[in-house]
Amino acid sequence: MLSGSFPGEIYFFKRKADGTFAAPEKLKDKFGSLLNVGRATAVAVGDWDGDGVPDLVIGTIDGSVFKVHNDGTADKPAFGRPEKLPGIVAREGDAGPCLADWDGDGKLDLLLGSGSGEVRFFRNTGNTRQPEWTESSVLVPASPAQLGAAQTKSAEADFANPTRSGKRSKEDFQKIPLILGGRNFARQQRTRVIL
Ligand SMILES: [Ca+2]
Ligand SMILES: [Ca+2]
Repeated sequence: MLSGSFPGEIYFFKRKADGTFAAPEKLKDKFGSLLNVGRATAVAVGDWDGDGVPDLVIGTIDGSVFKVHNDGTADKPAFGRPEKLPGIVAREGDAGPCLADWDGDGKLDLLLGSGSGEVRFFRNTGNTRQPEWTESSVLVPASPAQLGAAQTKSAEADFANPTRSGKRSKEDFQKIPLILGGRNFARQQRTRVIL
């Protein structure tokens, strides 16, 4: 399991055979520096260049999103320099990215939660080797400041078939839930929505 953090470092909690997690370690890049692209990071895993090795995308408090290529393997990752994704900014900051083939065309799309509560779908219009997340549409509209959830973080998972998370065929379309976590400032409570 991976987690971002307020200072920005990315924490890796290795799952042990008994189902518990080892003490967290902070991820470093292949040059030995801590992976840290900004404050209040949210991290997602996905093989966005289709080389069979999982990579990362990371969102930050200012709304920016970075992609980080894994030049190593799944067991021994070697992360390259983070690259800021041009044109992808979460409204009102707090970018909460998620990688999933949302439209079932075989290419990983980017879902982006934000501080406004809005979730946008960036369709991958590139190819399986070079993603292009330029077109976007609103999946979940921004919440009125005093009413809805803000700081939306998103995740996608096929609970019934976890090995297929992040990948799905046309037939699976609309079978897999989008899970949103957020915070309602007005009521000071956390919210969760499953679509
Ligand atoms: Ca990869
Ligand atoms: Ca897709």
